[in-house]
Amino acid sequence: MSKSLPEQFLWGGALAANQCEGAWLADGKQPSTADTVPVGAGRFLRTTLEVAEGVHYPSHDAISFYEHYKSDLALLAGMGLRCLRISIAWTRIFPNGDDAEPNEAGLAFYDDLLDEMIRLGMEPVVTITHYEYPLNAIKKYGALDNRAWLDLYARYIDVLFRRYGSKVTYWMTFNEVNNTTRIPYLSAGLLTEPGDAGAVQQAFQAAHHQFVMNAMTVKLARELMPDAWIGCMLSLSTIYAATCRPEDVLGAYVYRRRSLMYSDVMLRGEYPGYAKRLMADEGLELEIADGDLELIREYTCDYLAFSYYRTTAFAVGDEPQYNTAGVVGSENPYLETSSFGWPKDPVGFRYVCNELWDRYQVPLFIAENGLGTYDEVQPDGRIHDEERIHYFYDHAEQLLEAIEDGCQVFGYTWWGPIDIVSAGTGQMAKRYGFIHVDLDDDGNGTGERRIKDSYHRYKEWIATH
Ligand code: BGP
Repeated sequence: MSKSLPEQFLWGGALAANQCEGAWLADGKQPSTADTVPVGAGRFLRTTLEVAEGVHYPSHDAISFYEHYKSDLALLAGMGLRCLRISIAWTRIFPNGDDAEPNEAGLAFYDDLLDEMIRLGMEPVVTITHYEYPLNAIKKYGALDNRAWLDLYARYIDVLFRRYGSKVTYWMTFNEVNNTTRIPYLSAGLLTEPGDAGAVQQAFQAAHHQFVMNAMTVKLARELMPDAWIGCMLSLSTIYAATCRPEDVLGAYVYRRRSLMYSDVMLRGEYPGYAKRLMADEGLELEIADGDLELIREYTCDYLAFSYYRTTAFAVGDEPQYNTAGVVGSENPYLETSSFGWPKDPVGFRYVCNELWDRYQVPLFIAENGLGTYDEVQPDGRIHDEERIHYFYDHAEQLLEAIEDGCQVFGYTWWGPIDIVSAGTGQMAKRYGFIHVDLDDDGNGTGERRIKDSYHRYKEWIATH
C-alpha cells in the first residue's frame, strides 16, 4: 500500500450524530431509527418504529450540537485535539433513504462542520453509519436483511465521497458492526425480540449485507479517493476465561470469535471456517448473491478501528448477555467496576491491541475508549472528575506499552469528549465528557457547557505525547 499514516499520532475525541446533534427534523431531515428509541434500560426493544406523543426521545434534541457546533468545536480544539471522529446522519443526506436527490441543506451542514474542524486543526475521522438508518426506508423495505439496502447505501456513499472526499481521509463503515447479531435494532434496524424464531437468521443475513456494503465502500474509495483510508469498526472489549479449566478457555475463545468473525471477513476477505461451522450448527443459511464473495475478497479494509471499554469473563454454564460494550459474562474479581457496572481494565487494553495486531497486521485505530460515570457539579461550578482522569491515564499508558510492544496504532479518540446521550440507556447522567453539558435524563436543563478537571489533564497529555 502506498498510502502513509499520519505523521502525528491522532489524539482526539469521538461523537455520533444521533447522540449529539439533536435537530431531528431540521432542514429537511426525516426521522432515523435512533429517533424512535426512548430512555431507559432495554430501550431498543421498546421502540415501535413510531414516535409516540408524550414520550421523551433523547436523540431529538440531544445536546443541540447541530446548533452549537461552532462553539463546541472551539472548546474541543482548546484541548489540542488532533482529530475528531464524527458520524454523518444518513437522514440529513437522504431523509427517506430513497429520495431521488440528496438534501442540499444536510450536505451543507457537514461541509461547514468539516471545514470548521479542519480550520481548528482537527483531522476529521468520519463514520458513515453510527447506529442509525433512515426510518422511512426501514418501514418501506424492512431492515438490512433486505438486499434493497445495498442500492440505498451505494447512492449514499457515492454522494459522501464526491462531496467530502477532498476533506476527509479517514473513514469507517459501520459503527461496531459486530453488534448486528447482538443488538440488531441499533446496528441493522432489525426489530426482533431475543429468542424470536428467525431473528438470528435475519441478523446474520443483515451482517452479510454489511460485509458486501463494506467492500463496496472500499471499492468506491479506491476509485474516487485513492489516498483515503477505509476502516472497519468493531466493539472489541474482550472476554477472558474465568478459570484455566480448558472448557472455560475454549468457551471464551468461541465468544471472542463471534466478534472477530466480522473483522476476519472485512480484513482477510472471507468467512472463516469456524463462522461457517457456527452458522451450520445453528441451522442458518445465508443468501449470497453471485459476486458477493469475490467483492468481499478483493476489497478489504485498510485498517481496524475498534472500541474498548471493559472486559468480562466466561465460565462454562454462563449465558452471556450484551450491552453497548460487548459481552457480559461472569464477574472478574480482580477488577474494579465503574458506577455503571463496567469493569475497568487498562491492562486488558494492551492485551487487546496486541491480540489484534498479531492477528491482522494492519494499522489499528482506537475509535472509542472512555468512562461513563456520574458527575457532581460543586457549588463553585467546578467538576472534579478524578475517576475519569485515572481511567484515561491508566488506559493511555497501556496504549503506549502496546505501541512499545510493536503494535501499529495511529490514533485514539476518547468517547464523548463532551457529554452526550448514552447509546445504551439514553441517559445524560452517564457522562463521558471532559466538558459538562447541563441537561438531565429528561432533556431538562440550560444546556450550558462547563469544563471539567479532566479537560486540562487530557490537554496536558496531548501536549506532552
Ligand atoms: C459504543 C457506541 C457508542 C457509545 C458507547 C458507550 O457502543 O459506539 O455509541 O455510546 O458505546 O456506550 P453507552 O453510551 O451505552 O455508555
